[in-house]
Amino acid sequence: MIKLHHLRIGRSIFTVWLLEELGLDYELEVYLRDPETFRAPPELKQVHPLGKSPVIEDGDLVLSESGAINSYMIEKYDTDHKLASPRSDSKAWAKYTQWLHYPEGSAFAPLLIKMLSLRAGGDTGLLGAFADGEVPLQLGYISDELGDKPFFMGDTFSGVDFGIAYIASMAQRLGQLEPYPNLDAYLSRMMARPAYRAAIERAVE
Ligand SMILES: N[C@@H](CCC(=O)N[C@@H](CS)C(=O)NCC(=O)O)C(=O)O
Repeated sequence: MIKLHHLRIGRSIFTVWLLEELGLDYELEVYLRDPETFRAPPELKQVHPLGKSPVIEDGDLVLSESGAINSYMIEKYDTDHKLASPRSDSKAWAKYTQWLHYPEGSAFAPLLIKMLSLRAGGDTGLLGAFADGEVPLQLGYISDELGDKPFFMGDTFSGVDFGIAYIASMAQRLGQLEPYPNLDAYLSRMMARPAYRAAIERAVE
């Protein structure tokens, strides 16, 4: 059975959601953040050298990186194609791969810098200025790409929706989503999915 090392509060709830969408049996090991530093507890370093979450164990495989976990689980376990996965030699697959990598590769860092600068009291220095330019650039890009489509890749729910919904949820938490009503509505639709609700219930996020 797959074991997910889940740190509250953070992106691994989106991996719980993936497990629920796939209808898999899984074990959840829950970790709590240090209330002062908001960092993961040291026990996570016994699972993976970086001590971050999500990490899954599947037999003797220990896998980190939310995007890689997403690809692996869909490839291995979505045998009845609950999620849309384009054929690997298609242009649609190339775009799918781009969007699978995009949340961690481009969108997350500006939001993290925004979060840290807000925590530092609204830093107006170099970091604050960087975030103030980059966050709207990234969110505007996603919002334009989403347009009025129901799901990020079109008419069907796919593996890309987990990462994009994570970015939208982080933007919402930081009060950055208001200029993008389509992204806001998309996030509400994703969070209303029964599998997302089940993930929240199971993980007590
Ligand atoms: N790029 C990694 C990032 C993993 C990561 O930074 N996870 C955060 C939780 S959202 C974490 O474990 N932070 C705790 C810490 O750094 O102490 C991924 O996509 O899985």
